[in-house]
Amino acid sequence: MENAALSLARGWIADARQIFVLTGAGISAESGVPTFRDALTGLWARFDPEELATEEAYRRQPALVWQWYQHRRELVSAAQPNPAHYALAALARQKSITLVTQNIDGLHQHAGSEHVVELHGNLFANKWLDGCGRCDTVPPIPGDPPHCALCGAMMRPGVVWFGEDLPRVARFRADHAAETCDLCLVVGTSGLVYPAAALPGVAKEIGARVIVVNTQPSALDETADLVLSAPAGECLPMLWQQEGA
Ligand code: BJW
Repeated sequence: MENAALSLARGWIADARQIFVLTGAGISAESGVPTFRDALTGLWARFDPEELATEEAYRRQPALVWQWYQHRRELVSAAQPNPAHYALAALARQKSITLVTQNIDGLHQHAGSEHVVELHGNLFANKWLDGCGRCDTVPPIPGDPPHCALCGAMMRPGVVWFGEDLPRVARFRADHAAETCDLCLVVGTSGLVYPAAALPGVAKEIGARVIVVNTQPSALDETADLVLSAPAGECLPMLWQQEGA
């Protein structure tokens, strides 16, 4: 990472009045959480994550998909936020920001960020697939996955799978943030999944500057005014004042 690029980014961030931050799985990589497209290690290595993260896959192989999410719940439960998560929590105490994440791991909140917009749900939430409306009134029957004791519906993770709509309020807040910012900071996302991947382009169209932080080239590099090729946990703490530093 060049000093000139770092200085430029620092100046833009200092001057910005409304910052829209979009994060992806890369920001949690230094916490030991595998990125989405690297999520299948060890026993899971032979599966394609894009094929497991669908309702179709869940209906076809509920035990397999449920166990994949249980495995990831255990992994994330043992993870701690890293300096990039803490840096964003510190930024919110200095500037007006909206933090929008595609991540489902809750690590921004653990680092102290408030009002985080979770576009793709949360790994630790559950909901019902074809529930009867009264599923939550009785204890579920344990299993892989648990079932409703009244109607037999399957419990499913409260995340957004491919082909599903994003949570309405989260989508609205993310759109609003992109449409009203003067700086967009994109951290650790491949920029392959829509509608999240379209948001930096919206910000760019209304005249905002776009900074991308990523260890690898991403689909959003073309939209960016500045690309910082570095690990988020090293780069973000250098971009603004950290409390106690
Ligand atoms: C580091 C680093 C370090 C590593 N520091 N960086 C328009 C065009 C084409 C298709 C569509 C479209 N609109 C909608 C679609 C369909 C679909 C889609 O986008 N498909 C694409 C694959 C083409 N989208 C949807 O279905 C969405 N629903 C929707 O739009 O509904 C209406 C509709 C439906 C169908 C058609 C049209 C309209 C829903 C998307 C839901 C995504 N859900 C997932 C799974 C969540 C649950 C789970 O995790 O199991 O969300 S998919 C997965 O991708 C996950 C992530 O949040 C998301 C983004 O991934 P992310 O965060 O970018 O991770 P990676 O792994 O891809 O990248 C990590 C990056 O970090 C890399 O770049 C590394 O280099 C970097 N990195 N270490 C900094 N230390």
